[in-house]
Amino acid sequence: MKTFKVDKKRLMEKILELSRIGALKGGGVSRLALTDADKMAREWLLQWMKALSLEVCIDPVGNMFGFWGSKDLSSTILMGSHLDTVATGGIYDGSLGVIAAMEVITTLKSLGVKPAGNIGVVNFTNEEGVRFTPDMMGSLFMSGGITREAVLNTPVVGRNDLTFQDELKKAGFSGDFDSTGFAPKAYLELHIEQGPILEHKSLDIGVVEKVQGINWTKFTLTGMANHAGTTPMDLRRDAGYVASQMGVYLRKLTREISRLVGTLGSLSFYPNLINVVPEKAVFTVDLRHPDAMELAEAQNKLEKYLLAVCGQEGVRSEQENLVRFDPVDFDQHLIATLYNTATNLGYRFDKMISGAGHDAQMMASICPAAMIFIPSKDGISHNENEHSSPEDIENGTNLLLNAVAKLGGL
Ligand code: HGY
Ligand code: MN
Ligand code: MN
Ligand code: MN
Repeated sequence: MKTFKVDKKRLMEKILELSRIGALKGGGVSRLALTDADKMAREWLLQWMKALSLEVCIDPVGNMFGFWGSKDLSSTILMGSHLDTVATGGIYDGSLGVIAAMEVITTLKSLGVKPAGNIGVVNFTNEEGVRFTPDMMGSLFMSGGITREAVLNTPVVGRNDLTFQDELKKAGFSGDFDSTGFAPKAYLELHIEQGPILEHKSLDIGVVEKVQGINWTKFTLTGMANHAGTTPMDLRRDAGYVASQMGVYLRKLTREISRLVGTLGSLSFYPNLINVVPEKAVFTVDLRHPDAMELAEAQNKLEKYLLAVCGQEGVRSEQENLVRFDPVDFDQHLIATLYNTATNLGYRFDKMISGAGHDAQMMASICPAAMIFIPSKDGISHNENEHSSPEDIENGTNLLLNAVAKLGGL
């Protein structure tokens, strides 16, 4: 079988170029969705898409598409990921998938070969979901999981005076391309693993078979502010105490339910003063599990425990379900194509489940989708020290290139 090779030097130069946009002192990047840094990254990609003579289309929530051929999605093999990052982001999360997709097209064009049908690249808006909830928002919109109005009216987290629509207009990336009209022929995403498994098993590649389910929940607890010195312990209605109990319980729950991961990632007290019993505590829980039933059971146990502790402490609890994404299985034909191609390229690979959420899990609801992982050094991500080696980056991009070539009949 004919194999194609990417230009590693050119690929790494592009990764370096992009890493300068939103660069942080510690070597990472911060490009929160629809901030100026995200806008600059989008403009950087737009220039590159135009230089490759791709047909550029922007949809109503700012998803950016570059088509080689026509913009008929139904005959398009779509590759991509996201350019937005968390506030303490690494330079590979999301960026790798978009750059690798562009490198695939660059390589094929330089060889003068074109796969059958159209080849497309997409940069999805707000994959990270930290500035606007939920995450994977752009791909959720494209796959029909959220309406245009709901996206546009979403407030910036913590700012009810600023909406997604305001920020999208300011960024200048609002378009009228109908991305929800047709599903692509296939969607492939190259991404860093963001965990330790591939490195631990000394593998080059992970062929992702499924993405675990994700629950994001925000809890607002209301007790009563009181004097830290004069209020007897059994007369307190301490919202801070209840919230801290939930952090401890979450760890216990993950020991009870195997493969469950739980994170109490954000917590704030009011009035948050050294000598005042906290009146309010607001915290979020990120729960994930590869099995939908187990995830639901964990969520129920968590809520039941919270109710009991609130009852004992005389604290009221309100809950907002920010995200409920089921586990998703990827397409077996695409997985087989990735297996065969990785074998031909001589890579050490294995199948795996994704711990992180990805745009591919949204796309899987409308078209055959699959993902390729490459190792993350020390399994670190969402951290400025995130790192993947140029060799692993080259391998992952070669696999994406040859899989697309195979799917395109080359
Ligand atoms: O949280 C996630 O897994 C995704 O990267 N936003
Ligand atoms: Mn990502
Ligand atoms: Mn991420
Ligand atoms: Mn992700």
